[in-house]
Amino acid sequence: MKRNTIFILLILSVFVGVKAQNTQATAVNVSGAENAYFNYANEQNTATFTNTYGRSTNDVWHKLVLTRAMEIVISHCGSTLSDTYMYLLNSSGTVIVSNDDCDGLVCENSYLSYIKRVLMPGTYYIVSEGYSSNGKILLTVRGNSSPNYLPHTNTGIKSENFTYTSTQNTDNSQNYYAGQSSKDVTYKLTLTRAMDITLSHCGSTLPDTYLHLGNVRKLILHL
Ligand SMILES: [Ca+2]
Ligand SMILES: [Ca+2]
Repeated sequence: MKRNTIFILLILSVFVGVKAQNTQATAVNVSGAENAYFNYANEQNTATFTNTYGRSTNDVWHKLVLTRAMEIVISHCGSTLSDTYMYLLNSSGTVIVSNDDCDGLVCENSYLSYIKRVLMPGTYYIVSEGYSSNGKILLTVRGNSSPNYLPHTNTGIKSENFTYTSTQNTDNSQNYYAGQSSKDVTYKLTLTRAMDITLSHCGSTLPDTYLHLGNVRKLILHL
């Protein structure tokens, strides 16, 4: 009887000792990623995790679900651990990009990791680990859904009067911009001087449309 009790206690302590968030299946969601702009921070001590991926050090898994095209900045800047490593994976677990050292470009400590990418809507995973030892890693993830990051057709640089006409079937596109749940088409227009601009969907086959206008930083007009 006594022996059984000890055995159960041992099993329990093993379960308590292993943190969730240590595998792809138990990855913790990056909260706020459904917003147009977000800033997420999470610090974990990898000493309390296990090693299932990458280097021989323990891993912390985060899941990033994007509903729109965004520029994403993933950083270990400010971590207590002096040397870290980072992977960005797609939904099936394949590495999109990894980073060892930011080389002092962004973090004060050049051995900390940093990734900056424009990502399309979808599910991604971030794996954080120490380079050669475990310790506290501060993960920050920032997202920016400026229209500049949407896949677009470039209509060119305009300095004189112009008319630009284009017909596209939105069915051949994807829903990159979060406005409506329908698929969208984006055009980029660069003006070298002040102009009176008229934007129109007149003549479209689609009976009901929506139009958004933005600058490189944010959307400024919805029609
Ligand atoms: Ca590892
Ligand atoms: Ca490193």
